[in-house]
Amino acid sequence: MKRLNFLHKAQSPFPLKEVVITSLLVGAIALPIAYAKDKVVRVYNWSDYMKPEVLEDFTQKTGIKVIYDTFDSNEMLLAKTLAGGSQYDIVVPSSFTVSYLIQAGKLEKIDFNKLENRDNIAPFVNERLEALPGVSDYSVAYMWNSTGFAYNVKEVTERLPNADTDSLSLLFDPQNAKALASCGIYVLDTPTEVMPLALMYLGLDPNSTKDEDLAKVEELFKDIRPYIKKFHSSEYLNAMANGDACLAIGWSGDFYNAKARAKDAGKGVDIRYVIPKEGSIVGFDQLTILSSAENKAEAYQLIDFLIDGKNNAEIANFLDYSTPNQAAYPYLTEASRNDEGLYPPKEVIDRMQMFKPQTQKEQKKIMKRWLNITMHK
Ligand code: N2P
Repeated sequence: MKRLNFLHKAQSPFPLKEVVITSLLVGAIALPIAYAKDKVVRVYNWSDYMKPEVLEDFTQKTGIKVIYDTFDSNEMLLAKTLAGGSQYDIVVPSSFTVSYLIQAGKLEKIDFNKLENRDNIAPFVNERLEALPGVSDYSVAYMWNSTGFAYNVKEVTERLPNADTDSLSLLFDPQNAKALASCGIYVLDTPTEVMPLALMYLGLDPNSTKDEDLAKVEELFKDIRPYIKKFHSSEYLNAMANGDACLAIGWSGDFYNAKARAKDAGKGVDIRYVIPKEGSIVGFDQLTILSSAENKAEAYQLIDFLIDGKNNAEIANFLDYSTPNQAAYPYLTEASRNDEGLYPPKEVIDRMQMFKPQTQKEQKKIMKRWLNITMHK
């Protein structure tokens, strides 16, 4: 399936909200129908985060059907998972959300003996995850990203020929935002990614939860709020690809995916992703198994399949996402492996900040600020 085919879909490569990747081959030893119970695994993953053919291949090889559903923010994943009764086996939270799920007792501790490909994760990932106690015991890295912004080179240069295009001032300077409003500004609809960027732009601690700092962020948004077309955490991908947005705050890999879709569409949309000079957030999306999972054996099989070097590279190449899987590196396209937006030098990654888990009180406080920012146009 080509990326281009996805262009007209709302947000996910899957035409229906829930898709069953059916088994084509059930395996060499077929059980009589009466005794055969379909093996399944239920997955809840980010939108635009899978190559469907890789799941089909899994089903062909194992006879396990994959029931697949998507979300586009950690908040959405948390709401669904904490409520209980979600019936998913595998969910894919970002690392700080893994901490929340561990605290809530929702995750199965990973038995790494069940994963043949357990050594495939690059050492720098585990080093960074050490900052979050327990996360490496309860999850396995799938993909990673930086949070920054991307712009449509032609539209932005036309409107702001002298702007500093490496700076978050492209968004946060009201003069710039005003000039770009006519070609479309999108911002992720999640405080955990956007607040840290705003705090860094103001020269403050990206993890600050101090009232006075949060008030400054709210103030910062007040002047640019009228120029923001949409707060949304997945639509920006296609909006950038088809020219409906010219500036967006989002995840690195999504912009590379957008770039590739734009290229497939052949309308001359040129997108540049920027790791802002004021600072960036590094995020790891982690495969986890819910303690309530009914299909744990199948979940282990799928996780092992997804972190196999070749399979993982196939997904990373398809999406143009950064993989944390060192066994996948040899299979990556040269263009993506050599792109410093996707694979920045280690010293750049080292400087990136990680979002730290917050207390519930802090989460509420930040969400309140976020609603003030996003609701008041
Ligand atoms: C996939 C978005 C996943 C990024 N479209 C979240 N870290």
